Amino acid sequence: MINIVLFGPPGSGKGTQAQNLIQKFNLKQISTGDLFRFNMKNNTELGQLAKTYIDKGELVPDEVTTEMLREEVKKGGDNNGFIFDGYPRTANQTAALEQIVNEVLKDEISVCLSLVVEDEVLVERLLKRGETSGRTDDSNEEIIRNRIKEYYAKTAEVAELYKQHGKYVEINGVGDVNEISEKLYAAVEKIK
Ligand code: B4P
Repeated sequence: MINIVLFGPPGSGKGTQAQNLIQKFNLKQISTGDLFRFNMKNNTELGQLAKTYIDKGELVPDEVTTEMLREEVKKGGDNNGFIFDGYPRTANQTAALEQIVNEVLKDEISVCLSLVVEDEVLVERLLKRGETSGRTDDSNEEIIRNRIKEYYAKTAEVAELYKQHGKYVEINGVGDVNEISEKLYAAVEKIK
């Protein structure tokens, strides 16, 4: 099994690259952002709660996010492994993911692939997406900058944890989407 954590700041291309990686290696993508958006669209209790955080550019609390993720992993799938897209985003979530993968999949995280993109490019990409996506968290620069601030305050330390375990690989996330995918494929081939 290959279990990939796809990591990076908001707008670094996690969702974009996950699409190519799942095809290439027959993996199942679990995107916590997509799960929240599904719940918000269907106006579930979880969606209503998540919206109060997402609309401000804040992280949804760990307990809620981790429970949602655990249920999704339990569903399993006929695939060669998983891509965790947008999870973990805190140190607590990192420990929780290790535990869930151990318990539910009897496996471990293979690698953390980290997309590196400078802040101004992130802002530009997300504002551009906001013109058409209808996503409230992409709708104005203040919210986008708060998401980036949250990333440095709470999420960046996740990289250190994977570094300590020798499972961290950085990839330049600026440039042609397919060329970035090729670099990610090469990193996955190395750990297969
Ligand atoms: P997410 O849905 O995870 O989204 P994201 O950070 O906005 O984006 P991503 O990196 O996937 O970028 P994308 O490929 O779409 O999170 C949304 C919110 O949900 C969070 O802010 C948080 O509130 C909440 N949440 C989610 N997970 C959570 C967790 N674990 N804990 C707590 N809260 C959580 O790319 C962005 C744009 O760039 C796209 O328009 C794309 O087309 C473009 N792009 C991508 N690659 C490009 C390239 N190479 N060149 C040019 N443009 C590119």
